Amino acid sequence: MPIRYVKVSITFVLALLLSTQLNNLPMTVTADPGTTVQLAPSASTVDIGTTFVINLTITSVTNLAVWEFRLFWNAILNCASAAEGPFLEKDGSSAFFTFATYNTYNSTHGCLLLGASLMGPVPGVDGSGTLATITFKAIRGGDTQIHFDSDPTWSFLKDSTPPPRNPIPYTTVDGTVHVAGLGPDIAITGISVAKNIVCQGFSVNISVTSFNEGGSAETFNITVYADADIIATRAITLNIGSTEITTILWSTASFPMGSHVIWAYAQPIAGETQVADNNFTDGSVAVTMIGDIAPNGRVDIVDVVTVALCFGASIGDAVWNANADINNDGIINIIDIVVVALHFGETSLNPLFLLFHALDLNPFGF
Ligand SMILES: [Ca+2]
Ligand SMILES: [Ca+2]
Ligand SMILES: [Ca+2]
Repeated sequence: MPIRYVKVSITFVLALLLSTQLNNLPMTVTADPGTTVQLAPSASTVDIGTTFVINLTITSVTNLAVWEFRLFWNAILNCASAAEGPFLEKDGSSAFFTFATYNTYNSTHGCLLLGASLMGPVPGVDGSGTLATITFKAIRGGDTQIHFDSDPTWSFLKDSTPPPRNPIPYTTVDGTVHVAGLGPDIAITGISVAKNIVCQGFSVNISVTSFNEGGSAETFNITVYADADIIATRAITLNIGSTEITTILWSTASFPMGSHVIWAYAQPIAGETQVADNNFTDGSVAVTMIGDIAPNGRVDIVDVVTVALCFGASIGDAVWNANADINNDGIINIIDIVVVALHFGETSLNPLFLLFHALDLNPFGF
């Protein structure tokens, strides 16, 4: 007994001392993590063009009966589909699941709304698990968060009490995705000339379509040529995946009469290896003597009638003929007719057109 008594006394004193010491120490509190909703994996790295899966998971929930979340991401991804995870039905009750994807929610972001509810007056579920499985496709290089909308209209957890049900507090953790993009690659994807016949000294609009199909934003030069002669060079900046149409006014004053091949070239950027798509060739454009819009080497009644047939027309009208808009102002009126009339009867001294005239050829389709 004495021995036992001593033991008890020492234990009591040690406990008392320890208690006193603990009271004097700063307390380390491990907070209850509460209910957390997040993505698994929380950070993904994928290659462009890849389809991949991210799970929507929940941790430490009690009495969950209904959930809904809205997610946003930068439009480098497309959501292909979503499927219900096993968590809400893990205790044997059945649930209703639905989702809607808005891959072009706006010009910069995609969106997914998804949710599920237990059916009928059944107990909620407890614990941790997967609410949904989401399948994305990486369509462009870059980085994005997958962000939980915090608006309780669109994102919530609710328990199994009768409707309108009690909300369950929770926290969210956004995910991230890195899409390893392509190397730098720009392209000219189209070129069009508003006329195929331009009177020498007058102008025509040339539209060049450029596309950035690489993995980073680029600034580069495009040059438009008539045969080997430069018409104009422009610097343009394109974001990843974007397209731009650049319109260039070609004044033909210094270009000889005859047929010219119109083409555009995008100067390759540093590190670009795919350069075959950096040029694009349109058909030919004929530069003719003034007034000879039905080109045969002379200005005659056919040229006058060609303009007169679309007198009063503007761009888009059924009878619009861009070639007849000699002064390139978007309408065909007396100004264009007067240009032809002033040169009526003239014959080209250009050997090519003299040849057409002599042979009575009409190589441009008039
Ligand atoms: Ca290219
Ligand atoms: Ca003619
Ligand atoms: Ca005009």
